[in-house]
Amino acid sequence: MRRVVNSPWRHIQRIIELYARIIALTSIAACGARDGRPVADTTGALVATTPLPVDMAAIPAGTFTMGAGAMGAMTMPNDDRPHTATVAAFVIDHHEVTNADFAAFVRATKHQTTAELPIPWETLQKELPPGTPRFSDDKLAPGSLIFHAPDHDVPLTDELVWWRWTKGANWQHPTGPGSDTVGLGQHPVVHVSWHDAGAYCAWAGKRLPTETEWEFAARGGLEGKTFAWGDDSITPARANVWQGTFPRRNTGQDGFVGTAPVGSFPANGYGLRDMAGNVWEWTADRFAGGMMDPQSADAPEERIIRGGSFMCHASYCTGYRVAARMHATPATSLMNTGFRCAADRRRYAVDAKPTGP
Ligand SMILES: [Ca+2]
Repeated sequence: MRRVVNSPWRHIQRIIELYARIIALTSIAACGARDGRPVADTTGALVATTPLPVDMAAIPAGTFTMGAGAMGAMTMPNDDRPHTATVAAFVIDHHEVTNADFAAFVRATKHQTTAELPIPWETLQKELPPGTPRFSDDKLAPGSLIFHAPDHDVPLTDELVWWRWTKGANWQHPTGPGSDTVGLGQHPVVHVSWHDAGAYCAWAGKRLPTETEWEFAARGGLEGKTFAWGDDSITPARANVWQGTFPRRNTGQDGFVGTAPVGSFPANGYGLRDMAGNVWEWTADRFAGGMMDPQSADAPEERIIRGGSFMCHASYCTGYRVAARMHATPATSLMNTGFRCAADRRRYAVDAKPTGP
């Protein structure tokens, strides 16, 4: 995946973005934080009372070299040059948010994801030439982007060859109508937009990690390494990525041709799973690079995603490097993109007995 925003669906994606923003903000406002609000102790100081959940890791504050050095063939166009970055102490989920996690959120909030919402014509028509006849409801039907392996070798320059807009695809129907998440409760939720991810984290009393936090966490305490485990080459035992010939054939040598249950691969130095591969993960930060000038009125707002996915193969995408960056409009939803949440460390009584399942 490179620039989904270049697809013929770009206009529609942008409209969804506008609409979904309203939905997401409404959802966040209605739900708010559930717990863990600091309370004043007898001296008036604010004290966090919520123990750190067992499925989150406490990450120390730190200063580190963020970004990628020269890595030859592994370099990707969006790589940031090495620079010094600093993070305050924070906490972050051990693993990507799962279908079971997301189902609990939907049950509690009735949240509808961007991919489940029809495209509002009143908004879409503002993007079209005056007098454009109203699209049929069929063309405005909800959907998402599904990967389809071509049956012949294709050039790696046009992702539309393997991404297909599919009506009825969403987190509950990850490979399109007729599919479901039965047996996939511990797989990462996919087909969630940046707005959906933010709404979930807010409901959980958390937030999306910043890009800097994400990379610092992915490095797992190592300095200047290419991968979450160090500089040794990626192998099928290390992460859920693509083996075989991309995009035609995934041999599944690592055990999975699609998503894997979270935590199927070894943790990094901070106890975090799947910081390389499985699904790309939304971060809070806006992307300020790429082919379009972000100051341009036509430049779509985009958000940074990190970590690569089960679709990453070195012939096309080394997104599983700790410094690799990708981006998409906030309303984009894809079969290989999910998220995890973070929070300020001060929200939790980190030294208290952990809670949770
Ligand atoms: Ca991941």
